[in-house]
Amino acid sequence: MPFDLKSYLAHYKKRVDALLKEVIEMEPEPAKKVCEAMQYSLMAGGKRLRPILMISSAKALEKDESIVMPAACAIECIHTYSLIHDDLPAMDDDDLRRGKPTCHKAFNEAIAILAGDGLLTLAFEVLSSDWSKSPWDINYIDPMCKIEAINLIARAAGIKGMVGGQCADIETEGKTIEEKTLYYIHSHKTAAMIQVSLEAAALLCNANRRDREALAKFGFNLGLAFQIRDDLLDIEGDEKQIGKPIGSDIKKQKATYPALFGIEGAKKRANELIKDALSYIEHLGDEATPLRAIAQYIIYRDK
Ligand code: GRG
Repeated sequence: MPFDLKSYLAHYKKRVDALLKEVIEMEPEPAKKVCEAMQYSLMAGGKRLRPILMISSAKALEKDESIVMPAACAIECIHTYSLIHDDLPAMDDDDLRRGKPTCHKAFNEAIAILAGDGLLTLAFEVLSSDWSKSPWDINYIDPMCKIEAINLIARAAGIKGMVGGQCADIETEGKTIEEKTLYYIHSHKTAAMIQVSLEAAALLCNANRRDREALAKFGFNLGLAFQIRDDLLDIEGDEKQIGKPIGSDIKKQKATYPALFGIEGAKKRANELIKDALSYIEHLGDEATPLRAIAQYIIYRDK
């Protein structure tokens, strides 16, 4: 029977959503507001792609998916923090995200900044907590692998990853840039967090060096292709599907693959990246079917 990616994504999105719902403990008044804002953005929708990539990596390595669940929740918290801060007036100044008012519109700017800070730090609280205690009940993680995974996630989220890429993105707005600068922006801003979702999952599953490197390379290519598709959706996507207005890159004179290479050139590049990505995990068995299907979906997704 052909693999049903749509049902697979829907099933795991539901599982991740259920865990995320429990991850924020409400503080009493007057600090309750920031928890509400964190909850609002975390539960405002979202494909849960990064957590699902972690789960699919565990499957590809023939490991129990529960091993990566706390880290999958943490990665989604980091991702949501980055979206909240990216939407702020000082950054992209967007009113809509995931089809709903952005955090600073639904609350206010100060609360949105704090909600982002709260989600980023909560991620590391979850990552560094004792997973053998409820609700996780995971007893079989090598502590050194866990520390290395946390270290990799911190690097991918910080100046050597997403924060560095976001800074380069802001600094080059309105300027003509070369391909290598665009590559720096995309690989740091977007690909780093997607790559680390796979590599950290490999570490938590105690993968051998070959599998870990293969998943890391696969993840990096997926991340770049994901960003190229994101750039294309900003030109030819459907606003209702995406949940925010299109055309913002052109309006803000952002450097993108379609701007540099044209729509067809960008599509060709994304296809090449996915072809190479699939070659890195060729040696993995049928258990890697979900990862392969997600890779194909990345370049055809409509939201
Ligand atoms: C503020 C440090 C900091 C970084 C912001 C995430 C980001 C970096 C900017 C958001 C703008 C953008 C278009 C980023 C690249 C692609 C991307 C991350 C899109 C959103 O991810 P999806 O499509 O979103 O997985 P959902 O809503 O499905 O979770």
